[in-house]
Amino acid sequence: MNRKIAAITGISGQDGSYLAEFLLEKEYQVIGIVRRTSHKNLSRIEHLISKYGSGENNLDRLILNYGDLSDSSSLKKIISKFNPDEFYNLGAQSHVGISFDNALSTLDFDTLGVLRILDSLREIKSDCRFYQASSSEIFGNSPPPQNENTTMLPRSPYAIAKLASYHLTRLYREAYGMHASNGILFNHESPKRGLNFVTRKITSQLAEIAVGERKKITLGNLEAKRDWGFSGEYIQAMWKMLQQESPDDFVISTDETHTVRDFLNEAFSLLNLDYKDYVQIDNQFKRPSEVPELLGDSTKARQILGWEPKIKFKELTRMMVVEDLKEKFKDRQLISSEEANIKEDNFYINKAIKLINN
Ligand code: NAP
Ligand code: F7E
Repeated sequence: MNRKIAAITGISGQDGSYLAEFLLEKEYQVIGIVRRTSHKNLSRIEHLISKYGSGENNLDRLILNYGDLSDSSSLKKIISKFNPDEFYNLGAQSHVGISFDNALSTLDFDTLGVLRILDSLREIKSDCRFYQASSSEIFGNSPPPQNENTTMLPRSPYAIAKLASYHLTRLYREAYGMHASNGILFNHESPKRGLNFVTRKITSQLAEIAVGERKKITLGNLEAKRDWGFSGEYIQAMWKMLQQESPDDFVISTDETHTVRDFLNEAFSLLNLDYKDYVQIDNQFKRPSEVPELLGDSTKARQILGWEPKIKFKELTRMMVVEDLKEKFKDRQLISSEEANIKEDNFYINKAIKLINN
């Protein structure tokens, strides 16, 4: 069987783990590029390693290789060795707030890293299709709704790095005829979201409140508006972009926007709590410059890719609250793993409400 081969940077991250699962289910061979860390950082793909291997055996469909966006030689070696048909560049320093403190490495990974991959592909395998994880952050201060034609006014080192790599991707497409596309994705979340992004910070700390481990959540700006979707659906749009005959750039979003305050209210209300009793503000979580309102217009993706999100704000919030409660109850041995596999969402919500009222 002639399997397609896909390489993924950022496979250990939120989107990379969902994308790898999706491609493996589609019978791809997946080459995961992971950086060396002193602690294991593969918790999001452990289930895939158990099922598909990690490259130790010849028949493994998932092969993990050390590589780093700052190291051209590592990227070149992987491209030469595996000759991928598709290359998904999801690796990045992806935290906007932290990019103000780590501006140089953010630009190194998020801009030069993209250039390193594009240039290696051009030299070695220019017919490989390339996906660049661009971001709605590039719109910055532009008023909503934002689509592919909106002026780009970035407001952070992260956004500037992503805007430069957006243009590099377009340049390699136009100058060298490469099949290189930008997915301009608006915020997307899941139970696998990093703990220091605002949605997961809220749902993970709400679970700690439910079991009595925490009294307060400390946040920054509650008035920022974001268009939040579900990562598990957004990765399907990435794949669809690379299946198009011609490369192009697409906005991917739910086309709805909500404030951080709305998210808090939605999450706390599920447990019959008033978020105002639990939230305190600390300027350390505010940014030197903020993106006030992101609201996508994904008409082009809906029309050309036939992609449409099903999971919207309320369902996403509930999914994240329930999964964090489930994990917390398992950690605290309030339920067994066997029990956790069979219980419905309402069980966790009702159990949390009971714990809070005791
Ligand atoms: P994430 O969970 O933070 O994952 C980032 C991944 O990049 C991790 O696997 C990380 O590896 C890897 N990485 C970081 N620096 C690297 C380096 N120098 N070399 C190799 N790998 C490196 O991010 P995500 O939410 O999945 O987002 C995926 C991509 O989409 C990112 O490029 C992000 O900027 C972009 N994006 C995300 C959103 C969103 O709302 N989630 C929206 C628009 C665009 P470690 O595990 O070793 O840290
Ligand atoms: O912040 C505000 C914060 O860090 C959302 C990344 O995936 O999406 C993400 O970037 C909002 C901001 O995501 C806290 O100021 C308040 O207005 O969850 P976030 P982000 O900055 O929108 C884009 C599209 C990406 O491309 C990025 O990779 O919430 N906020 N209080 C807070 N944010 C955080 N992190 N922590 C707080 O305590």
